[in-house]
Formats: sequence, C-alpha cells, structure tokens
Amino acid sequence: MRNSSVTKIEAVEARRIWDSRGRPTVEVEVRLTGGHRGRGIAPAGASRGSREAWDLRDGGPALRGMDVQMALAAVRDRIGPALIGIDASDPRAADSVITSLDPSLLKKDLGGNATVATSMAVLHAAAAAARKPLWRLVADQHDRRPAIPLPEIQIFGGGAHAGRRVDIQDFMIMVPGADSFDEVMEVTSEVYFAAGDIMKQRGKLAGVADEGGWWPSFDSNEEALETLTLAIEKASEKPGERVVISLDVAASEFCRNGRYRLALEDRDMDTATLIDLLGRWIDSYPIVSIEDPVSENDPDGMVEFTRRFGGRVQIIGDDYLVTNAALVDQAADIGACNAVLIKVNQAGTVSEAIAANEAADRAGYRSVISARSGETEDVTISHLATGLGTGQLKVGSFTRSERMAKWNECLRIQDELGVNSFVGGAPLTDTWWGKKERERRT
Ligand code: 2PG
Ligand code: MG
Repeated sequence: MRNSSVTKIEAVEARRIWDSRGRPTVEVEVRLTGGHRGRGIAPAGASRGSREAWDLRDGGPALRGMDVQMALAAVRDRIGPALIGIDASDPRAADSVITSLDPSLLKKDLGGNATVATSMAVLHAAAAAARKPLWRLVADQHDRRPAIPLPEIQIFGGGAHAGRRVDIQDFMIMVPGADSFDEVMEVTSEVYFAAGDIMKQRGKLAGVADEGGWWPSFDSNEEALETLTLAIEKASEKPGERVVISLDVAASEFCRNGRYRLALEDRDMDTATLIDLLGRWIDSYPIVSIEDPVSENDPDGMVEFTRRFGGRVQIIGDDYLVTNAALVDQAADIGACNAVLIKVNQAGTVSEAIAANEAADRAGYRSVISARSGETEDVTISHLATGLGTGQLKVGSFTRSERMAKWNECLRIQDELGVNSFVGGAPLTDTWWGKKERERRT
C-alpha cells in the first residue's frame, strides 16, 4: 500500500551537464521524502518547430551562447520551490504545478529544457517509489498495454544534422518484417555497415552526422535513396520485404517564403512540385513513412500530400504538430498527416506529451516517440514508447552511446516483457507494406 508520507517531493536539484554535441544541458534530480530519487535530462533539437517549447539558452559570447544558467535558475528558484510537498506518486499533479507556473504555449519564461528535465525526474522518482520500472508505471497509470516498439533507425544524416550536405534530414530504415527487437538490431547493423562500405568504395563518405548516421557527400538527394536501397540488398535483404525505408524530409528547414530550395541540386520549387518529387520517390523506392514532407507553415500542402499518399505511406507531423494535443486535433479536422511524432521536450512536460499521444489515438493517427538530435544517456523515451504502447520509436542511428543506450534499454525491457511484446510491422498495417504483407500471409 502506498503511503503518501514517503512520496512527497522533498528536494529538487539542478545541474549543468553536457550533451552529445558537447553543449550544456539541464539535468534535474528529485528526491522524495522516503529517500527515492529520480533524474531527468533535457535533450535539444537542431531542426526545431517554431511552435515547440522554448529551449532556453543564455546567449552571449561564452559557450557559443548555449549555456543554460537561466534554465537552471528557473528550476532552483521557481519550479523546485513550487514542487516541494507535492505527492509524486501521480506525476500528473507535479506536471500541472509546472505548467501553472508558465501556462504559455512556448514556456519561454521557465524554458522547456527546465520543465522537461524536472517533469521526467519526477516520473523516475515516482517509478522508484512504486518499485516499478518506468514503463510499467506509465502503462498502469494511463491504462495502456505495454509493447516493445518498432524502431526507425537512421543510416544517413542530412539537413541540420550534417552541415546541410544533403537537404533531406533523415534517411532511415525500418524492419517491420522482424520477429523480435533483437532481429531489428541485427538487420540494422548489417545495413548500416553495408551502406558505409559502399560509400567508402565510391568516395562518398565524409564522416558521421549528429545522430550517428553516415555523413554523406552525395551529389543529389536521390543518390542517398539509391545507395540506401543498394545497402539493403548488400545486407542480403530484398528491399520492401523485411526492410523498408522511412524519411524525415524536415521541409521547414529548406522552405523560404513558401518556396522549397534543394541546395544540393540547385533547385527551387513550389509545394506542388515538391509533392510530385516525393511522390516519384514513393513510387520508385520502398518508402513506407515520410515525416514533415512540407513546411510547418504549409497546412494546405500537408492536406494535399495526405490526400494523395495517406493511403500508402505513414505521414508524420513533427515541426507541424510539435507534440501538441490541440494541433493534433486541428490536423485531424482538416485531414493533414496520419501520424504524430511525440517529443517530450517539444511539449515541455511528460503529461502534455501523453495528451498529444491521446489526441493521436482519438484521431486514429499513429504515434512515433522520438529523441532529439542533441541527446544524452537519458533513456526515458524507451520506457515511454513501451509503457504507452505507441508502437514506434525513433532515436537516430546505430552508433554513438546516446543512441545505443535507448536501443539497448528496449532490449532489457524486452527481456522483462517477453519477445511476444514486440509489435513488429503492426503499426504499418495501412501502408503498402502492410497490405502486401497481409496478401503474403493469406
Ligand atoms: C527530428 C529530430 C530528430 P531535431 O527532426 O525529427 O531527428 O531532429 O532533434 O534536430 O529536431
Ligand atoms: Mg523531424
């Protein structure tokens, strides 16, 4: 039986630590009256939606303006004192205290990095006090069926994560035909290194991008798709069978005044031409999922893209929906996207991110829990994806410990939950891959 005298928040501490890009970030530790502790670390995006919670930085000449002393002060002086004495056993209560201190959409006053680190720390403390793994606490409190997610794993980085060397940001694979999470990891490893070998042979390898994927020196965006398809074949897979392709176009990044500029190819185009181009890629390559195909400020383009391709591929809103329940409701009303990217720091608290996931469920949209390009050893999202049973998880690539920590955590959770808890290709049932798979089985 839970005794609230041991689950009250007794101390909230903030410290500056460093993320995967060597930039400062906010870590918060929460201690409860019974001695249990929890820790949360804020991630940081490079390609950010203009409506997402504010990543509060100090500016100025030191540390390239990226220091987080103001966010740390917000935790120490305002969020922490307001949380003392709150019962952490239901983390939603703590989150509503945090949001009441800064109810604005952007949380510019406190900083989304201050709020998200605190919110996650409370959740971890609650799980420790309940003597449950975090995924179990989340599943129990939100009445969800836990499931090990299907990963989206980056092979090449581009856009803001690789000096804009290619315009498209993430070239990823999914392995919906796998029977277990381990099998996904194994297949991904083969494809990742096959891609690296091809690029080395062809003189197209420039290094490793922010999320651990290869940093390419391709001559066109389509060369990335050709190389990825070849890498899948070199890994002894038939593209479109067990392994498929997923893209994050991150189109807001190369949209100016309503026009899209593919700098690598020196091409400038309107929305209709971009949609046609993506359509040709969908026809030519085994693509099952496309994120942010048009800019966050192009709702008509998003509706048109969804009308034309929503029956074939998963269309994810990231910059466009910024993990915001109201924006998800609006998108569903106008028929934009059919899936939502859930990034806890875009919302600013875990509860608001869960509300966006619930909005996705109401709309019949799929959910993909996602990391940011600036990450740390924090593995909260592996637990959230499993506990909420969202079905999909996007973490970046298959190297660098801030990425592997999250995949490895899923393997540990799978050991607890059992291999049958892996959702496999189920989230892609309505895509062409899912339809083909159904035919294959009947
Ligand atoms: C995205 C993320 C992760 P960032 O756009 O989906 O790839 O990038 O964290 O830089 O916004
Ligand atoms: Mg994105």
